[in-house]
Amino acid sequence: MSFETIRPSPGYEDILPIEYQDLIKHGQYGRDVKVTEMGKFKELIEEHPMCAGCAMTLFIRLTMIALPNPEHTINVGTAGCGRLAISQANIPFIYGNYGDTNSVASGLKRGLEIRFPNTPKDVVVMAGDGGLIDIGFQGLMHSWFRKERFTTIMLDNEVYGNTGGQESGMTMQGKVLKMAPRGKITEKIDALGLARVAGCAYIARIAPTNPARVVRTVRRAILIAREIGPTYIQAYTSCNIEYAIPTPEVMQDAFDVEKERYGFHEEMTDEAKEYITRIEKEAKQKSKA
Ligand SMILES: Cc1ncc(C[n+]2csc(CCOP(=O)(O)OP(=O)(O)O)c2C)c(N)n1
Ligand code: SF4
Repeated sequence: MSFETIRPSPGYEDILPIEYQDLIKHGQYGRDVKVTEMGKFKELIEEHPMCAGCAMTLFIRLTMIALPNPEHTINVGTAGCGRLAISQANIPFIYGNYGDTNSVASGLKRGLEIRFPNTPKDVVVMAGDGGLIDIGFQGLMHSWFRKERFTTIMLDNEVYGNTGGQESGMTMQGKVLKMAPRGKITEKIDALGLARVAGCAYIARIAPTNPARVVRTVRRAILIAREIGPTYIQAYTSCNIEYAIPTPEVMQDAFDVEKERYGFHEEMTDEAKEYITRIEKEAKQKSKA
């Protein structure tokens, strides 16, 4: 899909629903949007059935705003809370079986490169901590070892939220959950360390406390995956239901957890650094011109 293929033919514009017209005229397709413009353009996701106040939905919304080329992007997700919002976006969504996301994304990305050799197509996996680090572990690790060129974003709410509160590999040690009544025995898995060992080109840990930083981080990850190699973002996206966080306190929790143990961290290979510095410089010059 490209911006041209979604633009209505002359004469049809007036009879299309206003939502569709908005999407073409005031949406994200074909232009860079700034996070400071939120509320002034038609976003890719406008409604979803996730819990009120869920920090994961804020993070997903920001991720959608960050996509450098939404008209050339495909999201891959799976069972878990996040797909309830991701699947509502105005970009293609593929539902991998639970645990299959990174295998599906590998095949998809390779197929797109063969079919569209001259057009960059971005593939983004967005799935829960359970979906990636537990049942999807093998697919996740091997996609990194094979240096598949797509971005993996872990929506790390440190629990199986969608199925009522089982512990995941990313739950903190000792945490008592509805379906982990004895408290988690083992430590939170160091997924960032695994990404490093597997040779990811770009790795970041982030909480949704600073919208501009989320957007910049996601954009960097996608652009680096396009040219260099696999990229990984681990995002703290609390589950206010399973962790019993009152809705008004969800953002305060994100700030507290960020300060305590989830501070922003970003690392990349020298090749990725050289590439992203050049791209960002060019973009800056273009916006000034
Ligand atoms: C093969 C398979 N096993 C189990 C399930 C049931 N299931 C659906 S969602 C889910 C847990 C989701 O947890 P997580 O991936 O952490 O995402 P969250 O809901 O917390 O965002 C499970 C076990 C499934 N759909 N498919
Ligand atoms: S169960 Fe938790 S993670 Fe899922 S939508 Fe509700 S608050 Fe968000």
